[in-house]
Amino acid sequence: MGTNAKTQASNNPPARLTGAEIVWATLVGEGVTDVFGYPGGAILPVYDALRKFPIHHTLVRHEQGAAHMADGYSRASGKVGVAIATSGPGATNLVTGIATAMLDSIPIVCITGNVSGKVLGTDAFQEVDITGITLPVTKHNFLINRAEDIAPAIRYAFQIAKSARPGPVLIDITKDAQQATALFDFEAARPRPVRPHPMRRVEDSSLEQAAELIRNAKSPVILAGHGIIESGAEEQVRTLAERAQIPVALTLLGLGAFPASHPLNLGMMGMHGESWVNHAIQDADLLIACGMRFDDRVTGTTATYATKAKKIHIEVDPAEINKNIKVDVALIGDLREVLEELLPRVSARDGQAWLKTVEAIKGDSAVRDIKNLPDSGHLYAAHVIHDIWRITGGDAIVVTDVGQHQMWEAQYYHHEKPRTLITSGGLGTMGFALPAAIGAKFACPDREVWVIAGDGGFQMTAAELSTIVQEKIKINIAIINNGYLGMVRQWQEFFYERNYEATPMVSPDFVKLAGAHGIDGLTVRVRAEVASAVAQARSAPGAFLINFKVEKEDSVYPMIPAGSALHEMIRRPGKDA
Ligand SMILES: Cc1cc2nc3c(=O)[nH]c(=O)nc-3n(C[C@H](O)[C@H](O)[C@H](O)COP(=O)(O)OP(=O)(O)OC[C@H]3O[C@@H](n4cnc5c(N)ncnc54)[C@H](O)[C@@H]3O)c2cc1C
Ligand SMILES: Cc1ncc(C[n+]2csc(CCOP(=O)(O)OP(=O)(O)O)c2C)c(N)n1
Ligand SMILES: [Mg+2]
Repeated sequence: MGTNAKTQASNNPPARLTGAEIVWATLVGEGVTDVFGYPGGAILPVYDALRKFPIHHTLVRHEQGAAHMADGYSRASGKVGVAIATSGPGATNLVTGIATAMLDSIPIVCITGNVSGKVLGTDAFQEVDITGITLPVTKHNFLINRAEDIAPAIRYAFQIAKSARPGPVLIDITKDAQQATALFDFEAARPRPVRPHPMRRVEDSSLEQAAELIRNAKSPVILAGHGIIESGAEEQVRTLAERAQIPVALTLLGLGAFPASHPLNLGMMGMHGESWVNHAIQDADLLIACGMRFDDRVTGTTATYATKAKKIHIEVDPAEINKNIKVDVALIGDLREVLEELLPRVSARDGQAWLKTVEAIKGDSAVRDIKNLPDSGHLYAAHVIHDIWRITGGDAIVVTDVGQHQMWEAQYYHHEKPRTLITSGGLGTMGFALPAAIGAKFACPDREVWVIAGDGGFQMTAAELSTIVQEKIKINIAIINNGYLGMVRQWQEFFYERNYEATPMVSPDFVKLAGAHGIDGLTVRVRAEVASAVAQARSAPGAFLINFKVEKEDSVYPMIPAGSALHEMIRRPGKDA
């Protein structure tokens, strides 16, 4: 049985396997080589069968970590990440990771065990209705209680996870279904081809309307989002920008979709975007939204958002059209395919006048940049991230946590290529960085991977340091340690009269904590030591942690207060502000 199972995939005749073996055989057939998980009684048959299959399992320290690792694996590679957990608390521990993937449209498949079919619904030991719990945070989920349904469900789950707008799928398999046997036929288990969404359409008239808006625009801006990366449309967006000389503003999740060093790159838009980017959007007469969903962090109050601009929205999910911002032309479909149809209708344009205007809006912004302020003896996160960018040549995969450091990363690490910034945008999940970086390293073992985390968020999933050691992987960790839940402290400073309630945070000695796990590290307090510490981390043979003790009460600027207009931003205080 074991040997049969190992070789079962697309080309082999059907064989009788246990449900547990079918789980692995189907994953092998789907091309899976790595999974992240944590065992328990209801999933034990699956774990027992693992040794017969060529799949590497990483034992996590908390199931949330498994979901984030699958997510980081997917964001780094574009492939479907896989997480495994037992029933009850194992399954519920996955939920934050599943919701994180849902909000950012990341394709992962989570497999959970559940109690046997005959006791389902009896509050059996470690029974929870995980399909019920995850219904709102999965693209789809399945409860499987027959061995013969396992392969079709897993294959369908992979198709759902990665097609159209990607997202997480959960498959809950009862223990008796894992133990029963069924004929395994990988080919016969294939799902029906994806049917196009009935509302998906790109009509000639809409393409022509879009092309005409582009032809006639005096001050157009491309809004570049995460959908570019998910669609693989980087080249097409670049062609559109270059041919029509249109500047490009990026969302947080779009960073890397258009090279940071490209002359048409404006930078990040939104709440913590550069001031000139938001001003350009407010002054634009045409916005071309490519695979972005007008999140509230991007628009500010919608009533005053880009009121002078016509809007073209290219988007795969019809539900996003006119959801937050009303648009003039909707092109519903895969971005790359739509742009390939649109580009022949777009001819060269002279955009110099508008580009010069945008350049003028940039004006004196550089003088407010903390990076250019004299060395006050304090260590600023901006300096740290700028140096990590410089020293890694901008070529590392950077995985951030959530908070001020995340925004400083977006501002000071300049991403040239897609899939080099991995960050939780929509759910904003603290604790994401360390496990997601482990997933990214498994996806791209030859790449340099950096975690940039806050002192708060790092502690939420720091137990995964043990996973790094057990798996012998090389990840560099930069903790931006400001002694506060900094982003919340900033809101308290600006909007709650500096009432720093529950935001000062005592942390362990992070270097000793790393040391207790067998990971080397050091603490840096002054700017002059940043570069050598980063170099030391890079050349260390194993994982390395740097505890950067940064200025405690620094804030992220600019900032658009929630509910304000995009141009109403708080600037860094100073004589030029
Ligand atoms: C503390 C904090 C501060 C933040 N501040 C900012 C900020 O200042 N600026 C900012 O931009 N963000 C900010 N964010 C992130 C923000 O919340 C959103 O996550 C982000 O703006 C979403 O970017 P997006 O629309 O490009 O990506 P997503 O939310 O992933 O949306 C992608 C869109 O592309 C579509 N799509 C997917 N695949 C395809 C395809 N093949 N073809 C066509 N369309 C496709 C999807 O359907 C979806 O509508 C912040 C987050 C946090 C946690
Ligand atoms: C799981 C979770 N809980 C709470 C929050 C709310 N929150 C957003 S940023 C932040 C502070 C993060 O502090 P830290 O990790 O130290 O990063 P810093 O902002 O200081 O860089 C908090 C509490 C969140 N995003 N996620
Ligand atoms: Mg902090």
